[in-house]
Amino acid sequence: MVKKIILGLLLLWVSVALFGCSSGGYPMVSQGLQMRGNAPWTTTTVGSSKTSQTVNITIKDVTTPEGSEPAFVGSNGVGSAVLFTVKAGTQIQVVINNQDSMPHTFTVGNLSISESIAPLAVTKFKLFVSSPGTYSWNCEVPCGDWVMNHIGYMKGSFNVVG
Ligand SMILES: [Cu+2]
Repeated sequence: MVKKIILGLLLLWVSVALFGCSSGGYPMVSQGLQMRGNAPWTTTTVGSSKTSQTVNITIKDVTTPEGSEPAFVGSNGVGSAVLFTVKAGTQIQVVINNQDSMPHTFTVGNLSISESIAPLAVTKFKLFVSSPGTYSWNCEVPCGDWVMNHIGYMKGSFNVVG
């Protein structure tokens, strides 16, 4: 009898604990996405180890003339030719939140950089560009005819200013 009461209290406690978690359901789900993203964290260190700027990019489905396709979206918004602007000679932390179920790459031919971006994960890497200029980037994973052929979606540029 005592055991049954203890068991009952235990079950009650467990359900309260579970309910407590699920009541904050949405934040926990998004936190879960972040945590999965820590696994493929990649760090490419070039030059100084100081990070002085952070660039946040999201890869998500956007509306195109050929339907919904994934695209890189930076602070300038969907379809912007310039994904981001950073200062030359500083260590930049790039944080790419890939909300798409496909992998992508952030490839910059002129800098010999090609970062793999895992699906449904946050990938972070460091970027250091010594010379100011406009650099072209693209994704090398076949991820949509329209977005791969239009600037501001799966290819574009970023500015490095002096
Ligand atoms: Cu892609």
